[in-house]
Amino acid sequence: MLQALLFDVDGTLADTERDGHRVAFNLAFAEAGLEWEWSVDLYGELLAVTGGKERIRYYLEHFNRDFTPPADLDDFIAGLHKAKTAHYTALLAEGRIPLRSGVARLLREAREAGLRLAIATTTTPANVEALLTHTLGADSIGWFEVIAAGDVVPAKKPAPDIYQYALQQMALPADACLAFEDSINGIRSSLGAGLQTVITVNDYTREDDFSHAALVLDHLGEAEIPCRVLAGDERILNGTPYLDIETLKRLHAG
Ligand code: XBP
Ligand code: MG
Repeated sequence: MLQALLFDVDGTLADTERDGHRVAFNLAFAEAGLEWEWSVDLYGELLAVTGGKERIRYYLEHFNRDFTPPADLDDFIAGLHKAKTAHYTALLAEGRIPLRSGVARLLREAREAGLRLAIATTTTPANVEALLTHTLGADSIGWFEVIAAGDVVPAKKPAPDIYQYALQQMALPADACLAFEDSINGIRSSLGAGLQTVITVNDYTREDDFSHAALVLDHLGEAEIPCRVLAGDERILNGTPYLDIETLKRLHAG
């Protein structure tokens, strides 16, 4: 029986990457006097690596080898990332990043149906709390039994660690749950933890390989904003133009 829903954050709860994280990285670089500018296209390539600190290192190793790194590169990157997180949470506080279509509705329906909720994300915990607070109110942090985020596990997505950690904290088997993701790194992680996965694509991930997803949608939808099934059997929606709990139960039952 379906007992819990596990949600990715970036790209799934909200479209945070292009106009949120990317902008925050560029603000931190400028603040540090660095002439690094991550364009929308370059950032799309850098998203191959999850984790902001890991992404900065990947950038230096693959896209900016002319930069002479300081003696303690880890500290340098950690300092940049701390500044970036401050800029990102400030952007969220300004209400610049809304939740994606259908997310607030599905969370509300899940709680009304008595389903347990968790988050499994690569991003920094402070970013999750800021997104939830500034979109759903501070109480919404308590809707999630577990907020598994960032460095709480040794290996970030696509490793399964963050989902395995969330399942372990909830003392639930993977087959009692469903995961929601947006990217190839994300679904590799959720499938690696044995979780059936629903995908909502975004501009950066539309072309990713979701061949093992339980269902691929353009978004979760609302009554007045119908979703579109991009892969999987659209009959599962039973004519409802958005993803609801009844559909999730049918999907989970297989
Ligand atoms: C997305 C990520 C994160 C964010 C940036 O995480 O890979 O690294 O891009 O956030 P998910 P940080 O899709 O798992 O939510 O800079 O805090 O890592
Ligand atoms: Mg994501």
